[in-house]
Amino acid sequence: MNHELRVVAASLGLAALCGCVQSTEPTASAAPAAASAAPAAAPDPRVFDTWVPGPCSPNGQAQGQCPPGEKLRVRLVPVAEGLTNPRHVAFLPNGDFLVAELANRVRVVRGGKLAAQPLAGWPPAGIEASSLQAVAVHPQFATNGSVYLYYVKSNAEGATTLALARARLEGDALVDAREIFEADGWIRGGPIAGRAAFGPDGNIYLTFNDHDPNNAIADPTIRIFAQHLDRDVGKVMRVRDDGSIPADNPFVGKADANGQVFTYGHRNATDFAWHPATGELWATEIGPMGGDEINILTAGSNYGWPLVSLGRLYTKGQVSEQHWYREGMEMPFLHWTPSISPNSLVWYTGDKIPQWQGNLFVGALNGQMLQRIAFDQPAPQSERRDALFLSEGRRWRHVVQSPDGYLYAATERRTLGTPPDPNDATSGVIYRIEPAN
Ligand SMILES: [Ca+2]
Repeated sequence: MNHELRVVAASLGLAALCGCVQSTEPTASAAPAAASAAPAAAPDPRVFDTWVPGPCSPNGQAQGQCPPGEKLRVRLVPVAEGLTNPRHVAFLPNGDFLVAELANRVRVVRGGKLAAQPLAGWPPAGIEASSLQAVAVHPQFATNGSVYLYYVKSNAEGATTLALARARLEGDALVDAREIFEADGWIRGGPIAGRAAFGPDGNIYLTFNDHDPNNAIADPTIRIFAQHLDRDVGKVMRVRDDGSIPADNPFVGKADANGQVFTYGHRNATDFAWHPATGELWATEIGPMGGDEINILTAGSNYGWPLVSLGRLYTKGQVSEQHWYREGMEMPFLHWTPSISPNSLVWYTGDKIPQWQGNLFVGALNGQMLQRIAFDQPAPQSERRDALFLSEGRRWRHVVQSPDGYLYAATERRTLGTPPDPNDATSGVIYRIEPAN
C-alpha cells in the first residue's frame, strides 16, 4: 500500500461483504508537500484518496469492458479552528460566513479568517437564550442585512423551548435583535435541539426534536406529543421571515392544531436540503437505537414517531405494538441501522469537484464521517454510500455549500470517557473540501 495515501472512501457495505476495498489506516501519515492553492490554506492540509466508480462499475471494480472508476484526491482545509461546539454555518453573499456556537456566540469568518471576537449584540437584554442552535441569513441579505437566530429558551421553572429571533448585521454587531417566534414546546428536562433554514419559497423551516426526558426508558408519555398537532415538539415548522404563519400551512384553521406545523411525527429532524432538480424537501432525522432516516417532507404528512420506527428504544424494546408500518404514516426514503446520527445533509451542485455533482452529503455525529450518497448508479446497485474522513474522528455537525461551490463542514471531537477530554471543548473546526489532484 502506498503510505502517502490514506484511503478512506470505502463503500462500507461492499467492503464488509467482499473485502474488496482497502481499509482505513488510522495513523496520520505525512500529507504531500504541495500547498493548497486557496488563499486561506492552513499549514496542515489533510489529503485523502476517495473513489468515484465508473458508469457501469457499481461495486467499484472493473467488470467486463467497463471502466473501473476514478481515484479522486481531496483535501480537508481547516478554515477556522478552536471553535467551541460549532452548530451551524451560514454564508453571506460575499463568501464570508457566520458560525453559531452552542454557548450563544455568533462567530464570523471574513476573507477566510476567523474574527477573534464573537459578534456583539447576542443575546441582547430581554431575550432569554440559553443556547444557540442555528443561524440563518435572509435571501435578500444584500438589501436588508437580516440574520436569524434559532435558540433554546429557558424559564424560571427550568423548562425549555425553542425560539427564533431576527437581527440586522452591522459591522461586527447584531443590532435590533428581536424574538419573532416562540415554539409551543415548553417541557422540563430532556434533550432539546433544532435547526433553521430558509426554503426556496422564502419561508423559514424549523425543526424541533421530541424533547423527551424519558428517551432512555419505555414511557411514551412525552414523546407521543410528536403526534399531537397542538404541540411543536417532534415537528418541522414553517414561518414567514417576520415570524408569522403562512396562510397555506397545512393545519392553518384546523381545530386543536398549531398553524406553524408543517410535518409531524419526527423524533429529531436535524437538517434540510431542497433537491436541486425536483425541489423536494429532504430532511435527515436521528432515530433511537437504529432507524436513522432521510425523509422527503410534504406538507401535512406524518412521519411516524413514536409509533413507527425502524429502530428500537434504548431499552431494546420496540417503539410500539405496531412499529413496522402504519397506514397514513410515511416511511423514510433512506435509513441507517446501526445508527450514524445524520445531523446534516446537502446536495453538491458546485463546480469545484465535478465528480461529486448531484451527490448528497450527510454529516454524521456518532458515525464520525461525511457520507457521500450517489443515486442513479447502474443496476444492480442504484445507490452508493461512501464513508469519507473516518480517520479524522470527528462529529460532522453541519455541511453546507458555499456561494462559490465548495463544501464546508462544521465539525468537532468528542472523546469517550470520564471525565471528558478538556481539549474537546475547543476542538471545533470548519473545513473546506478542495480537490487535490
Ligand atoms: Ca419516521
